[in-house]
Amino acid sequence: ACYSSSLQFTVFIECKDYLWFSYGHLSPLFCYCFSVAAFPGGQIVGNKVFITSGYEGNFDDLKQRCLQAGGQLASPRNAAENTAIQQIVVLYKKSVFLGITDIQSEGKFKYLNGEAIVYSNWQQGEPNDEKGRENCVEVYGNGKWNDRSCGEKKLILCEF
Ligand code: 291
Ligand code: CA
Repeated sequence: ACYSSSLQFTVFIECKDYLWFSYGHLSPLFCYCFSVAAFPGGQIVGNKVFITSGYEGNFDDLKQRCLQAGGQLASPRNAAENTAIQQIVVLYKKSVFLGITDIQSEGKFKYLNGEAIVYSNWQQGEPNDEKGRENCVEVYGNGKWNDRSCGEKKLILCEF
């Protein structure tokens, strides 16, 4: 059986094999589930899981590592998801980079798939593109966003 609690996220993968009953219907034989322990390095909100490994690196490095793990950089689409991200930032006392940049077009922040952002939580006065060099987005401990140089090193936070 698949279940989930606040500390554990259970993912239903697939039914691998089927039993073909003579009276004509298909029944799954083996179904796989796995659980992700989401505490303390993770947060579950809706059907999204945010997880950090504690690793720190620049934007390209973090982006690549999330992809390699089968996820992507944290990309909050509402206040609840942003609060989950904030809790990780507070716990680790380190800011994270989001999967949001304005690399393509200055001032137009987009998700990594090119979609314009549907939610933002900028700190007052941000984004300011300080010295014309800030195309990535970091999250402060207060949950607010600051545009920041993509070359800075931040805590990795992936979503799955
Ligand atoms: C200031 C603001 C931010 C800016 C940041 C970076 C700091 O915040 O102007 O908009 O993104 O500086 O320029 O970069 C370095 N290297 O320190 C400072 C912190 C609250
Ligand atoms: Ca800034």
